Amino acid sequence: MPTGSLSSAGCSKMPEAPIFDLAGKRVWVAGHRGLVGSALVRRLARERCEVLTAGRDVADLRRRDDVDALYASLRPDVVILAAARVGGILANNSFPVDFLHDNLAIANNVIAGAAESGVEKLLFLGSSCIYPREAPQPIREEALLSAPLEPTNEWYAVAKIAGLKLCQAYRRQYGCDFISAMPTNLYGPGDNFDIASAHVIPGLLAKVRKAMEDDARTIEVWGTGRPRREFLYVDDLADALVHLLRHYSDEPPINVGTGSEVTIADLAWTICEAAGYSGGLQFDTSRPDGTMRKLLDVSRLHGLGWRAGTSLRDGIARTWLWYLDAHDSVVRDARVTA
Ligand code: GFB
Repeated sequence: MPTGSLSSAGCSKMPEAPIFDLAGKRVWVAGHRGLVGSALVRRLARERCEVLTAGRDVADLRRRDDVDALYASLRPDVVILAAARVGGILANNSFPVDFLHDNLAIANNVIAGAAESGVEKLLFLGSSCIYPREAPQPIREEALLSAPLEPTNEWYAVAKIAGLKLCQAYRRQYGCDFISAMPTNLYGPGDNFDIASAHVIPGLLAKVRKAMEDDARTIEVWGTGRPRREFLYVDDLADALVHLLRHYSDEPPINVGTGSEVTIADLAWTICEAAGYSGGLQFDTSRPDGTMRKLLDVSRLHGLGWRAGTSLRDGIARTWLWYLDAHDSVVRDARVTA
């Protein structure tokens, strides 16, 4: 059905009450193999719902035909759109077409398909990089589209802004219960540890592991070390998203973060300590810093009754152990046999 002809036979009307019951619902986690999607599958296992997944071998979410066929076979009641092309500062800067085109296509296909197949509730995942580079800190949801974006990730940001606007548009025009969450920088088990495309925490963990294996005296940290970032452990995010599905039903996006930030230099020392690496840091200032601050105002989320529970130190320690196990590291073997 073309989007313009969507009628009340399409997406269901918004529920009267803001509490949405997941019990007995068929919940499709789009992007279940990624960092966020795999955490959602772990978290939803504790709910009385049926979790639906489909790998890339089954459907390419950039293709509308594939997505329509998937909706016909999965028949989800709820969709969590965690599928995206993601990457750290270097990948974002190097592959603008991939980050803009793929994320636009995925958002368009999955959101329109949800509306047309009568999905009761959809949660779209954005990112804190949707906010202006110079937004007042901590960043409130109202800062959206108030000033220019950070250039190192504007392609990704534009696609994510389009996705959240599409959710708002379906809510306004057709009454669809589509909501958006904007997480801060994430990390945890299941992350991408490839140094060239990783975000800073997995990137530095991978560098520490290599330095330990090679007996190197320093690791390279990109930029000046002065930018500040807020980091949320991915299992905390998954818990927050389930909370939002239950308790939130409105147009504005909701920020999801911890409310505290750390400099990249302090983060790098925390990572060295968690991994038991005694070497030093070498700052490569030829690499970009990106935005200098990106702290989310999480008062709306707190007002809805949710707060993050995992400290940065604990989250990094857990991620490090997961990484060593997953990558069958010599470091892990040395640690285990010591
Ligand atoms: O995590 P990250 O790549 O992304 O970089 P952004 C955060 C900061 O860490 C930057 C510094 O100042 C980097 O220069 N950094 C230091 C490193 N060492 C490293 C390293 O080894 N690897 C990496 N990757 N960074 C992302 C966006 O921006 O934020 C995404 O690119 C997304 O689109 C994400 O929105 C939330 O925080 O700068």
